[in-house]
Amino acid sequence: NLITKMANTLASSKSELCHPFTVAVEGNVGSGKTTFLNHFNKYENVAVFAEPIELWRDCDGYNLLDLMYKDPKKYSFTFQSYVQLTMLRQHQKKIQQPVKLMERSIYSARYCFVEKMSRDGLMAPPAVAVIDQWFQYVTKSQDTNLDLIVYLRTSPEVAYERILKRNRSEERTVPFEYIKALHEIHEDWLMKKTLHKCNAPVIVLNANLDKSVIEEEYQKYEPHILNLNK
Ligand code: DGT
Repeated sequence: NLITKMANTLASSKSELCHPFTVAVEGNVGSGKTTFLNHFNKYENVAVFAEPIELWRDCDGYNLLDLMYKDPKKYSFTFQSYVQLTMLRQHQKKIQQPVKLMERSIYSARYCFVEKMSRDGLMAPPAVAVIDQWFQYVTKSQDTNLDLIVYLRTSPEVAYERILKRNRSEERTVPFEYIKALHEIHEDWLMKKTLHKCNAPVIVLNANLDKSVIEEEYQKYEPHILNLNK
């Protein structure tokens, strides 16, 4: 019995090493993912991965994020191909800590952003099919599994206000309708669960709260996010 117990303990710590408890923080543009990540940066047992937006701004000298917003019909496919690659790399990064916290995932890239571009006719059906074939192949053959999704739920109005306030140069042309539609897509994916499969459990935080009080909201869910309830 003791031997079985020891073997089980060894097996579970081995699987923790191979696959840490992996959490993706998701939510609309401007929902406060960066603030959320900063809060968890202070914990030694958590490896935090911010979104690779700097890579999107400089792919061999090309600012793909900017090109995508300026000429979406021409550059959506290019941009999403690179987002998918850089997200895969985030999923694959090996860490020593038991918890991995990622800003977004390969799933929101496919289920929210490609979805939106496809609906708007910014990505032609053959381009969506190619992205999707890569997505299916990669998510089946690589460990991109999530153990938990933290949904930072905002109203589209609050998210939009924050985008205007931060004034990121590439985002200057983003209309409110885009943020509203992205909100609905996140809702369908993570709340109603009517859009695509969502295998990981989802916890929902009220991300409309102001920065000054949101720490309390984070703390409420911390044991779950840090996997301390095992
Ligand atoms: P935060 O801290 O919640 O305000 O997070 P943001 O807004 O810095 O991060 P995110 O991921 O919501 O947006 C990054 C920018 O990239 C934003 O302008 C939307 C754009 N974008 C377009 N397609 C994609 C995609 O497939 N994935 C991600 N993450 N961003 C995309």
